[in-house]
Amino acid sequence: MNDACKIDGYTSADALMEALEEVGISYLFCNLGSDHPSMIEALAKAKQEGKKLPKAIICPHESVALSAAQGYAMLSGETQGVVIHTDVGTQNLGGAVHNAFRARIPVFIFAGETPFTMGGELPGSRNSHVNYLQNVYDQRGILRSYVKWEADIRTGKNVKQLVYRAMQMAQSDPAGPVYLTGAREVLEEHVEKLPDSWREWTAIEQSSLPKRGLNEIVSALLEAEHPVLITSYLGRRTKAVPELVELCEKLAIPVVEQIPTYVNFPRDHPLHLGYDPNSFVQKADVIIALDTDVPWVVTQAQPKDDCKVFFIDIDPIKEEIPLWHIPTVKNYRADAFESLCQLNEALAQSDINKEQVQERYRLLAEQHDEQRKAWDLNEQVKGDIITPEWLTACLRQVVDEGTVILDETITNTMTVSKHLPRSKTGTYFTSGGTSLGWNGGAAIGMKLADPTKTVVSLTGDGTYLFSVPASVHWMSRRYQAPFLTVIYNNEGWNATKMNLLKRYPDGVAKQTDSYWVNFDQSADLAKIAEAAGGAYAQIVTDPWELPEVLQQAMTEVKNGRSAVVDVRLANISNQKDY
Ligand SMILES: Cc1ncc(C[n+]2csc(CCOP(=O)(O)OP(=O)(O)O)c2C)c(N)n1
Ligand SMILES: [Mg+2]
Repeated sequence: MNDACKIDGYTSADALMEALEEVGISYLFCNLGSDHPSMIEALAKAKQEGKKLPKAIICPHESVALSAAQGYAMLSGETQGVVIHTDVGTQNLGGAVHNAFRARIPVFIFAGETPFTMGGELPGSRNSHVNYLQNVYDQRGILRSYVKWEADIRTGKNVKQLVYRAMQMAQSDPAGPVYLTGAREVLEEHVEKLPDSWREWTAIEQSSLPKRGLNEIVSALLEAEHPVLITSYLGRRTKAVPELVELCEKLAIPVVEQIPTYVNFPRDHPLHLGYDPNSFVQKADVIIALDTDVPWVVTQAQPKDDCKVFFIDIDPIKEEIPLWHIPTVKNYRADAFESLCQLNEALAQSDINKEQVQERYRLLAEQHDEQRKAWDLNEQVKGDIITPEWLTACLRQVVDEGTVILDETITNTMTVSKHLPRSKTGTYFTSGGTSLGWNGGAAIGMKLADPTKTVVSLTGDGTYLFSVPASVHWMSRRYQAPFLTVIYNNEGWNATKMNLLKRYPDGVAKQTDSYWVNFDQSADLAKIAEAAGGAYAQIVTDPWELPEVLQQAMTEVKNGRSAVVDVRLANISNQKDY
């Protein structure tokens, strides 16, 4: 039976693609399959006719596709698309969708649904055994805990509405990924052309603090002796950062970045007091938790009973985390930038005790200096071993203030934050979630978002393997998105070992040196990138050779070729558990 489609006419897939262009998507990170013929046709027709549609980027692995869309949005603020194959492609998104969801990154995800007719009843009907095996009860259920919105296209007649609705949901705070599905029959349906009505589907405007709340916070801050501000992702809106600086300078409030996802406060500023909130939380009389999910961990530190905690966040009670609690006097659902502007305006009219503020500023600046001096002491080379501190200090020599750093170095993340202090907004990112393997795809997304930027991805060795480096580096060469990767290679999963030692400090695992986390006989990790994408690949073991290799790698990147430097640190164990 010849059930091939007529090539003339306008299909739901044409409308879908057109809508994606209308909503401003530049790239579709695609992993295509038997669900997508009409979408591929739509792209090909548009190419032939010179009609502008989002550019399709081939992604050999879906998790890389989604991480790339996340990276793109983190750097540029712009939502991108991911197109994947039925239930199997959806499952391959894996932890990347956890990261996008937890980091509140808008991404439009489309997956085909397997055809819902078997006997040629409709164009697009099943024509392969895979169409049977990919028929599951609840494909959208796979992602339901990780997306803000999901829907299935039932008819091509309203496909544009579904795209607009998806984007409105994705981009309204708290932002996040959305998931649209559609079966082949629906995508091949011939439909009337629909007008562009995207401008009617506006996202929610940013919200501000209520007047009473504003006054309460201002009074508490004016009276405070030991205030502290804790933040993790305020820098997602870069313009909030100078407002935070203004507020903190006005009142001498120290800032602690707790597991930062962005540059939230210049890290060389005298009021930046590092990355460990515990001592501040214990001493504070007023805490402002502003754009953070977990300002402190209650088993590590607790505020005093009479400490006033104000939580200001686009989602202050963490509606997507079933068990969560921070004791607060008030929670406000408000945007950080708007709130900071309000606080600064209100303080301009307030009576500030200048003497008290100046004295506090002086003490905090001293504390900042002491903290940095103590950190600097760790940068010395010890014997012939490369320490993470030395590696990071060497990296500091090859980056400039505008270089974009992606940090997925896990147990070395604090080292990177301390020894490669970023002061410009938009120059430091982490995944914002906990699923390893974000950095490679995200680096490609960031480079595509702004090809003028130099992008440097720092990763643990385990995390590098999670990132599907063959897929990443094939894409890097194909789409001219060169970046530098530096692997903090301690030959294993140090985080897993450290966590075990915290729970069982004298356990049998410790006594017998058996942890099942050791990757010694390490793979030649950089060569994976060389094989897949022609990357410049180097292993470094000598601390004194490191500066030159990093410099050479950076030169390669600036000349348009990705580079991977596999830096061998001290092995985390000598155990023999294999
Ligand atoms: C997808 C995923 N799988 C497993 C884990 C659990 N996990 C957390 S840290 C870690 C080890 C990471 O190793 P590496 O990147 O080498 O960093 P290191 O701990 O050695 O600093 C693992 C396996 C996770 N967070 N995400
Ligand atoms: Mg490791």
